[in-house]
Amino acid sequence: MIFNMEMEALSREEMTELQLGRLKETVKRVYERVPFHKEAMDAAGVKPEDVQSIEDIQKLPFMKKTHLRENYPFNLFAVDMKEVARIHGSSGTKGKPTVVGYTKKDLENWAEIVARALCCAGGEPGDIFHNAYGYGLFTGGLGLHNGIEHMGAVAVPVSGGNTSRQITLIEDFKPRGLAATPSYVLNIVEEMKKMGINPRETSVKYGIFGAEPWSEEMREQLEEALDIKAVDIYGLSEVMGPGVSIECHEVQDGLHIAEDHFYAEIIDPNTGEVLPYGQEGELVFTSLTKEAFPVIRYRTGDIASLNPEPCKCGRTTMRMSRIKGRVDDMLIIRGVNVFPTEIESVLLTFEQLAPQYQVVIERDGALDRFEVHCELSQEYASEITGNENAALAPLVKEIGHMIKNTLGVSVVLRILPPNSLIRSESKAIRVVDNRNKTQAAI
Ligand code: DLL
Repeated sequence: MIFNMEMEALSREEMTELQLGRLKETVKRVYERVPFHKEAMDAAGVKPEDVQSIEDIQKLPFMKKTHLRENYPFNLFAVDMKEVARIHGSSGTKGKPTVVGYTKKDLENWAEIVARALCCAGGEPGDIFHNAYGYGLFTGGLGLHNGIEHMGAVAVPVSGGNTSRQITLIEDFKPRGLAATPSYVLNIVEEMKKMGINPRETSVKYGIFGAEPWSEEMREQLEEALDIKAVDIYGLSEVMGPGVSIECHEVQDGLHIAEDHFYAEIIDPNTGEVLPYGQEGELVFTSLTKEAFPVIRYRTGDIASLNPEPCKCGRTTMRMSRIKGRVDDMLIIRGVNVFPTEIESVLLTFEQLAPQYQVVIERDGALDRFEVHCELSQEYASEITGNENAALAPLVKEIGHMIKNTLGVSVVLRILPPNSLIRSESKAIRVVDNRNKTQAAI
């Protein structure tokens, strides 16, 4: 079902025309109302009237996360506080939270965008929907919630954590839809097995998983484990929250961007140059309808590519690829660039391993040492008899070879006993950087 056929199936020309009109209004508004934008545009020598075609967006200066921090908490708002209806923010795992605001109209638009996303994922009015994204400053819980209600489904606002209770509610309420981070879904599956519940036999038919990078291999494992369709949902608080883009359940090949609300570009993260369709680079968004917190050419730090081809599902909206990772989470291992999701893709092809893993970086003299910590699966561990180290040596060698062959790097691999790594209740911590004893959530 397509929730808003008019907006999700416009021709490219119609979409561009709509976007241009909204872009002009947004640029004018921020220039007049937000000193930060006026100063940035003046410094770049560009005036609102210089934006006459959609390509002219490239004349506008970029916004970055540091600008949000410098203007903390409310200096980038384009409306009076009287008109703001809600505040959200990032979790602040990497510093002060970044604060964003919404007017009533913004919240209505967001609910509509998420309602479209739920239908894109295979949701239908009347569905019971188990929402295990965190409720609070994080946009996941409340963002999805309003969309569930707007679509005509029944929201079960469980939030994250207390996994055994989550499972009891899934057993009792019989939801068709489930939303959570993929790493938390792994945790739920594991807990179900411990409770003697077959995860393939619950009522859940589709999952809306995102808020953190995950691989195609992880999707396959989750779909198999729960016997569901799992789609990738993307978003970030600075741009809106969940729903900026989502895969369709029919094709599962790229995430449909809500293009009438967000204009996407891909740039070279080093030069800022706009890259052609299909080429991988940093994703940049401009909001086209937001009132309280408009963003102009916001550099997300996320790596993806764009595909303008209409989709077989009937939607014509631009699709972005699955996020490979964040620019700042890229590991440079002896000169080779590697994202944790690429390591995940290799690890998950080994059925002897559980799908949990962590990359640990240690300082080894003048060099960095990259260790990959993973876990044996419960089933495989119970089959091992005798000396465990000797039994695991061939497996360690095989995985090491596979990582070297596919990613071009050698890493130190540690296979730990089942249940050794910390389980996630929201966004998983995939990289632990012990060089300066800080942890990064990705
Ligand atoms: O994570 C919003 C969200 C909630 C998205 C629920 C999907 C579902 P933030 O906390 O501001 O917002 O974090 C945004 O998370 O820049 C990406 O780096 C990452 N991210 C979000 N979705 C995906 C995804 C929410 N599907 C940051 N794949 C973004 C990979 C994702 N990374």
